[in-house]
Amino acid sequence: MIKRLKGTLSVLLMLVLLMCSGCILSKGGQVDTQEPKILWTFETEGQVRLSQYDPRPAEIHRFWLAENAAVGERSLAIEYTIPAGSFALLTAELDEAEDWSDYKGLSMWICGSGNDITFGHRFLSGGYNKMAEYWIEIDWVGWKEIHMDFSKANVTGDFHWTEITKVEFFLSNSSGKYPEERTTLYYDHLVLLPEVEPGKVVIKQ
Ligand SMILES: [Ca+2]
Repeated sequence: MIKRLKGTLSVLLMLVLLMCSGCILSKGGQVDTQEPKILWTFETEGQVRLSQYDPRPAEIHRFWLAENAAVGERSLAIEYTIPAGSFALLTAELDEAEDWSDYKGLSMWICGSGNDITFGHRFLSGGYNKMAEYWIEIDWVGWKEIHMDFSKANVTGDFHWTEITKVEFFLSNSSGKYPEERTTLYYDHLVLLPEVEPGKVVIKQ
């Protein structure tokens, strides 16, 4: 009888141990398998609300969803003229503040034509006194996937990745080193990343 009881108890103990290890594994699994989150695909109108700010002499002639895509059928096209010393930007206002603190960066596709512009992303937590900026130089030709590493962004004020209210796409020719002719930039498939790939990270030094 006692032997049988001991046997039953050891089976129960094994079951408890197995269940616990299962819990630990699945908990660890959640962290390991955190998925990238697609923000904007630029496939359909109305997915992202953009407004332009282009103080003269800079000018954003138009922006639209063009049939020139890195992923899917369409991308965001921005046709601009940015003379030396000027800048322009497009602002995407989020419907409600988003928490991006579980992510390490962003992936995006940019189609360059060789020597386009200094291109920045700005992320705001409310006002312009609380923001992170991340700058790159588009010096490649054709579509290229790049990763942005949040830990390398320049942070101003009381900015937090837990509260993203706006994203801005910033075109700058402040250095005066870029051509002034009318140019079209194509931009596609913005994705939040749980991990960035160092080989794909681009940042203006
Ligand atoms: Ca697309």
